[in-house]
Amino acid sequence: MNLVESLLHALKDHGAREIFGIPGDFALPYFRIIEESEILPLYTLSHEPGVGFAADATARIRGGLGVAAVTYGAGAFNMVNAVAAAYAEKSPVVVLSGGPGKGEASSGLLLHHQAKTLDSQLQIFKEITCDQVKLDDAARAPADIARVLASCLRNSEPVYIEIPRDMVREPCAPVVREAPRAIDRDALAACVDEILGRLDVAKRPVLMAGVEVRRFGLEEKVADLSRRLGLPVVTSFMGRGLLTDCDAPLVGTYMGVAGLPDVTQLVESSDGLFLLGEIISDTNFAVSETRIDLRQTIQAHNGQVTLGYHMYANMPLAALVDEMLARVKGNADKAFPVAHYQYPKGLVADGETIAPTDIAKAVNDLFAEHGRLPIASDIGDCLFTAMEIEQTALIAPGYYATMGFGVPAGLGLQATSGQRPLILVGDGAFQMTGWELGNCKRYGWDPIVLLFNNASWEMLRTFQPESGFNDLGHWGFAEMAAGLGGDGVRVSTRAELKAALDKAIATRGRFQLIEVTIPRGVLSTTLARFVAGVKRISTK
Ligand code: TPP
Repeated sequence: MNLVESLLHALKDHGAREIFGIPGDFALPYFRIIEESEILPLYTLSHEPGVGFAADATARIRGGLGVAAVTYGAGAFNMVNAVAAAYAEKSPVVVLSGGPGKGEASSGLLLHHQAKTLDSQLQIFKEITCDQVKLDDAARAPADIARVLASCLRNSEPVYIEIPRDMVREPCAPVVREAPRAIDRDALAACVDEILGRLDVAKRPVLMAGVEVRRFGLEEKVADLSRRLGLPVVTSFMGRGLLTDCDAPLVGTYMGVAGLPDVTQLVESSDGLFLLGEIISDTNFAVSETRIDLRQTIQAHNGQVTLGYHMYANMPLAALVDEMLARVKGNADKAFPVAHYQYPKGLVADGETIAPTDIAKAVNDLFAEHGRLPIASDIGDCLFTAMEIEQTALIAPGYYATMGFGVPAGLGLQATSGQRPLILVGDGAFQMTGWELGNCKRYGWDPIVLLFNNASWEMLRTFQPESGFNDLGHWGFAEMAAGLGGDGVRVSTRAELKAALDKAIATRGRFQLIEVTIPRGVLSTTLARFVAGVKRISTK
């Protein structure tokens, strides 16, 4: 076995199912082995941000590793934002980068694609990955690969592996998986005692589930735990889509001033808020109507548990949930009654112009008739509109908030799960990475894309309406679809929207782009509530 084959087998053994990538001369040797060995399928895209987002999406939707393969310098640097997003939102992406050969480093010449020093790239990726290795020693490589992949899964954060181009065919031993780290059972028991004690005395305990619950494959267990404890469950904005297929007392998504008043009241009046696997960020908490005192919460995330001023280190989320389940037997009397929220439905298919909330209605009608689709959403009003769509699997950059995620993430979703995705994207974000749709034809992907075209960076306009630079031109996206190998249609009325969605769901094998014309300044109900709420609390 050579070094790259050993690496590919290890990736597969750690849960990777495919590789997204774009080669370059520093990467050609290892890409050749990826293709010829057929250990993992390779999907090439057009621009490295798309590669990073698609790989990230595979990890988010399936659990396990996502793999993004690029070339040195121009390729890897082009993917920094996508890897930063994965780091911020705890997605285990393995970055593979080709690199200068060991011999080239001593040539005395600057190498093309070199930014400053030959290791500038490694240094930059150190900031946005939790472990790194340059595979410049074939004897050490198996242990190094095992360590890095274990770090990736344990932390649910990206890692960086650089492959010097003259190393790829070096003979190499297979990678042996690292044994899981030992857990201090006494500390775990004390920690669970304290959590259960706090929940027991709370009059209004609430469990808020965050993305780590999904990253560590704990959705069913957390649903079971919440049932046994009789705890109502909410997700954060970032955690939207979690637990949708589990039998959990799921009340809704906490969005503070932007959310449903019942959910906001439940969370903000809780005297036992249990934040499980949550990202404690401004998008999740700075929008509170009533300030949440985080010191009063129980927090379990990033491998540690904090209760007030107590902190338990080395508490992996999975071990914590297992230990809680082992202790809590369940009490049917405690079952929390969940009032099911009625999402907007029943689009009136008339000649009126389309508002974002009409899109939510149309999608809810579609789901009612044909079943739910998983959603990949970009940032923008499309993501606020997604909060008005029936709970379904959702991947979106709800915290890091990078534009450009939606389309490539949808492709990653379909590649890894085989499910047809619904992609929600604004015109500004589509201008960044929408062209990746041109790759659908080669791979047989057929997402349905709802492009919210308000000819505007509308999210920005809402906060600074006086600026003219947020106006965008009207690009003919619908017409471009045919050239990219899909079907495109522009809709401007609610009747046209319904007809287009009906046709899209019935047409398989080609991507379906529905360019929805939305008048500038028309917001979804949720974004309008968010803007009004933020203005209200900022003038308090
Ligand atoms: N660049 C990136 C990569 N990400 C960002 N979040 C921004 C810039 C800043 N930004 C946030 S929202 C936004 C911009 C430029 C406008 C989004 O426009 P669009 O995708 O059309 O959605 P809309 O706001 O109109 O709903």
